[in-house]
Amino acid sequence: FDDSNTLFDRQTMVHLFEWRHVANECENFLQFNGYGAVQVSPPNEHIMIYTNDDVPWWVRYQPVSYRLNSRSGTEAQFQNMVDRCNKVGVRIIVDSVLNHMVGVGQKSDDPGHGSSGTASYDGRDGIESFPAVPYSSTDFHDPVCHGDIQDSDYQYNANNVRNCRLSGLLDLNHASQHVRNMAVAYLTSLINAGVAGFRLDASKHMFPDDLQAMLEKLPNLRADIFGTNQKPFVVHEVIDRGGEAIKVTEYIAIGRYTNFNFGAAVASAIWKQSDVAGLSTLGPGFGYGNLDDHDVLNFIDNHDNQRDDQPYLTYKNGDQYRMGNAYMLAWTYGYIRVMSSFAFDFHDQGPPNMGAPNYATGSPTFNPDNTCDARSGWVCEHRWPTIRQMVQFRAACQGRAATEIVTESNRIAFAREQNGFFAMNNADSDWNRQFDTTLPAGSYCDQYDGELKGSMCTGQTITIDNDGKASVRIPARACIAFSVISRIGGR
Ligand code: QV4
Ligand code: CA
Repeated sequence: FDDSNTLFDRQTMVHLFEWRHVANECENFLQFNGYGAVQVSPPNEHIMIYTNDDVPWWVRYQPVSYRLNSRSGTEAQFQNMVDRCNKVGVRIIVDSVLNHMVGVGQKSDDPGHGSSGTASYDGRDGIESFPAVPYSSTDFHDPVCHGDIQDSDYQYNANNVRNCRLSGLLDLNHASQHVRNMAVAYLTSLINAGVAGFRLDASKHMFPDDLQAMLEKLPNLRADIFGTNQKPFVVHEVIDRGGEAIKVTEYIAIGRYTNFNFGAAVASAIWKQSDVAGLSTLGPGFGYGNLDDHDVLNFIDNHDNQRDDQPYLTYKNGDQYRMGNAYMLAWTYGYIRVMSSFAFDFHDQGPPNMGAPNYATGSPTFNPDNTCDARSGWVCEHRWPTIRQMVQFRAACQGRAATEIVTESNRIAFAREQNGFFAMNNADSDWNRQFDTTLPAGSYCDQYDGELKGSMCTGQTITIDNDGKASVRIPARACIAFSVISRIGGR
């Protein structure tokens, strides 16, 4: 379950958080910019909660049934997206919520029962009825734990973390054959639709043995798209920063895990709580929780921690966020995911809906330079010039090791073996130095702050001599990046 199932030179996933099921983004943008896969928000039926003239984003994490009908669109729209994205070599990874159904709480804006889309449900304590799956009260963990996970459980009681309710969400019992069958049927239907794999939400809250039993029941991916005998990609959402009862090592036999230690290390270096020179060893064995390349999904931020406090960088950090992403994309560690957000002012704020009936999610509009129009409410980090250039840089350097590593205080530089060169200068003065870039002689265009358009470079030009050496100036608190695809006049 480790294999990304993307094309060889498309080793970057983008999380199009809360986007509608749109194939256009694959066809018009992703395929041309080195992206290999899209993580989509849970596509199945979910609760709706209308509050303060909005519907919070997190309704997607309260499933009502496994029918493909959500704020992002219908089953037909989902299938259309999968088909058309696959056609242009972009894979779909589905965020799958198996741990629980809706919240048991009855609050003024959430009666805990009703109907959503096509399915009725009753999540009230003891009733726990989801006829469209179907699940009934006996499918939940109530006999083992009838209450919420307590804060201290995370440290001392792994069983409670897996058997009790995650903030009131009705906890499914995956030891039950019926529950397993329902989950397997759902994931199988997605595989048959042509998806490449899954982000499994809240895997920490499910027993690895139960997950393994379900994953082993899944069919291979569609041979007409992926070739024969390909297993789905699986990344487990397990947050393990050390010191908890549940560890990521319990999950690496059944897929990758979401490595929250990576983004924290990058943020700390960029904020100068540590030295960016240390990023030259960020990989297996670097501090707690950074396991092998094939075990990790690395990212700078995700949809949860961009709403919380430190220690993560987010789009709101602007240039520092660009630096963090550029490093991640230039560096060799792990399979990686770029975050793509809608702009928000408060934690619960839902995606832009532009007054659509029933708060159906809207879509971005685009500027002439291919970024998203801020007036449409979408940030589209994945389209930022630096990030889209660096994704192409990564694609051009796929399979090439990081060599010629140079560090100074708050500075790091490295080559990607004849294919690319990257440097980050987090100090307060320019960094002027000669580097061995390993690249063929020629003039190259900076991809961090510029772009090669035809034969015109919109940023700094770097000249490399016959020995692969170049004198480079990296401005204070900025990066530079160039590669075989930014060689002026062609490869
Ligand atoms: C409230 C109270 C509870 C009470 C309950 C019932 O807070 O104390 O027991 O009512 O009366 C929403 C509300 C939350 C509410 C809950 C149930 O925010 O206040 O509980 O619904 O009604 C997202 C949001 C949550 C949201 C949830 C479901 O972050 O706020 O809860 O969706 O809509 C840990 C986990 C990790 C998890 C992370 C956030 O180990 O697995 O916390 N991350 C994933 C997703 C995340 C999602 C969930 C898990 C749940 O990435 O987005 O939570 O599916 O680290
Ligand atoms: Ca559980």
